[in-house]
Amino acid sequence: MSGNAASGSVESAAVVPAAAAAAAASTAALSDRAGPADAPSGIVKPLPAEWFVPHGTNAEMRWDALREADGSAAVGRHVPVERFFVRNHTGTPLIDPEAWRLRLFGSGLRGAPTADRPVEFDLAGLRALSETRISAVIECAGNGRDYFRRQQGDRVPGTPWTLGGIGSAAWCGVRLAEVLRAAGLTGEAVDVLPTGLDADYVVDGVNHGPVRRPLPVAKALDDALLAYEMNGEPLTPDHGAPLRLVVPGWVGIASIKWVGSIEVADHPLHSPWNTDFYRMFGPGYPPGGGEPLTTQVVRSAFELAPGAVLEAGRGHRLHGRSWSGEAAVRRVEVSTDGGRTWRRAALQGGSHADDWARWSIDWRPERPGRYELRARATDRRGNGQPERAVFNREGYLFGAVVAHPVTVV
Ligand SMILES: Nc1nc2c(c(=O)[nH]1)N[C@H]1C(S)=C(S)[C@@H](COP(=O)(O)O)O[C@H]1N2
Ligand SMILES: [Mo]
Repeated sequence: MSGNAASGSVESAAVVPAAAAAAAASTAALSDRAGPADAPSGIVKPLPAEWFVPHGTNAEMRWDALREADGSAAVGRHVPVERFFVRNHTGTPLIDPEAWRLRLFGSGLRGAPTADRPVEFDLAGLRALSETRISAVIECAGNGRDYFRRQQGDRVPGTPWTLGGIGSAAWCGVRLAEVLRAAGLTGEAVDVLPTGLDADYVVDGVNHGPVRRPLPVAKALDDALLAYEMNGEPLTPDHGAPLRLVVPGWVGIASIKWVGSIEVADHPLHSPWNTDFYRMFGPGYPPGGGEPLTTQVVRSAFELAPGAVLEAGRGHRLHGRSWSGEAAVRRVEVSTDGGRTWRRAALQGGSHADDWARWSIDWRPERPGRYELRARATDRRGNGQPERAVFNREGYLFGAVVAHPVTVV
């Protein structure tokens, strides 16, 4: 009890919901925009329409924004922070990095520190540990969800992402393993539970508490990173400042932003994010639901607007990216005739596990008309992209080949 009260008072000093800050800064702009069709997103950074598709509290990256009008690359391997997609359950909090502390507690640490007497690190303390850099995508489990509806006629609730619920960045921080060991990890630890400092997630009158999802200790010790930098700069508010988790290969919800505390337990932990959300329910799954989601499926996207217009009778270089949660991408094939014939795309700059592979292929459409482009990838473990994704009630992990319409004139 006293622990909750103590951490509550510290948090209220350190955390300001960004929406409140934005309202104070720009009441006029907000009242102009207020209204059911255009409610404030709770996202701090600007969301220009040429870069993002807004979905409530989330913002999807536009794939066509990865190319300039002349076809040159606008975005390299890593998506610039200002163009990176945002997935927020509520709104971006503004956290004072000076007042902020990471608190670790629980039965899986030596001496079993309690929540009101945790092991604490400030940012300087974390930066004093070994600095580690990785390149990894973060991708929402619901990325591609709208294709359940568009291609398969399935009805699924939730954010209607096309394929822009993903981004790759260079992350810098300290391995979660090192922080856990510094905090006194024991051999008995089973699960760790990072908790975000964003507001409680309330839906349909049910308060699910702050966003938090247990992570098995094996993955925590393998390659999870506590990141304080993204693309060489301190994290920005929307992407988890001052500290976020990056869990390579796994569904984005594992990569908890604005981490305030980590419980380390010698027994399995539960939160709505591994019991009710981010599991598969539906006819193809066990009655109680599938296991909590871990690795991502294979997906591919073109750096083109849906319905892009291309000129007939001349050569075009089509660009795209493919990725997999389990292994590096080995092969990408493209069809420009609705899936009848496939050609091998050229991979550029190599392919790495945890990151996307960039590719291109040349196409010279002779006749005007409507075409459907398709891309499908295979990873080094042999995972590929099926014609159809198995339905699940929440529309997670749509990994089937996506038909991309273009018009040739
Ligand atoms: N605390 C907290 N962490 C969070 C979330 C959130 O709403 N709150 N959203 C998760 C989800 S579902 C995804 S897909 C990623 C998105 O990361 P990004 O917004 O930096 O792109 O953050 C994850 N971490
Ligand atoms: Mo997500």
